[in-house]
Amino acid sequence: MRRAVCPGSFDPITNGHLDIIERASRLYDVVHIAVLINKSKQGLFSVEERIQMIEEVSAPYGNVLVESHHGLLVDYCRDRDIPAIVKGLRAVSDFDYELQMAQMNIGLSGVETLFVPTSPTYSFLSSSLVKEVAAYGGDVSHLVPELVHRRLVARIAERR
Ligand code: COD
Repeated sequence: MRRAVCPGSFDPITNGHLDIIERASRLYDVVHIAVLINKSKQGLFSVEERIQMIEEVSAPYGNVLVESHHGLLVDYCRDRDIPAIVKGLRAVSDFDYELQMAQMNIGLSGVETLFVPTSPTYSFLSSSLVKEVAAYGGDVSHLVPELVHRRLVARIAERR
């Protein structure tokens, strides 16, 4: 069974994340989505809400398993016998930090990182930007799955 993990904060999942997950799901038998818990960062959505949204939008791929994890990504990989991390690369600006993490992770545990070039349609897209634009009333409906858009608009309205 060939396994890989797509890690992230996914607060919330965007079409850019989903593009990478879909492409990974065609390359591997099982794709784990690890929602990393960062206790020092208050998210817009709880980890449980993020997991639920990812499960719903990735259900059509049929081989995606979503879990949360607190701690090192390499420990998540070791516990589940996952040899590969799949990451999307948006721009040169992503590269320096992604390279550092990839080198650290292979040094810590031998887990490989595979970079998938982002689709040009999503190369500017991040969860933070989506939240910022939505908070000011901008239209982000083309940047996130429909159910995420509905929950995003509702959450921002609640917080007002
Ligand atoms: N197009 C393509 N890919 C995208 C896009 C896009 N528009 N947006 C995001 N992605 C991909 C990227 O690969 C990105 O790395 C990943 O999705 C996750 O993105 P985010 O924004 O949800 O999550 P981040 O950047 O906050 O996640 C960072 C991690 C949680 C992956 C990282 O901090 C980590 O591995 N933490 C675990 C603790 C650990 O092991 N630390 C040591 C690292 S060496």
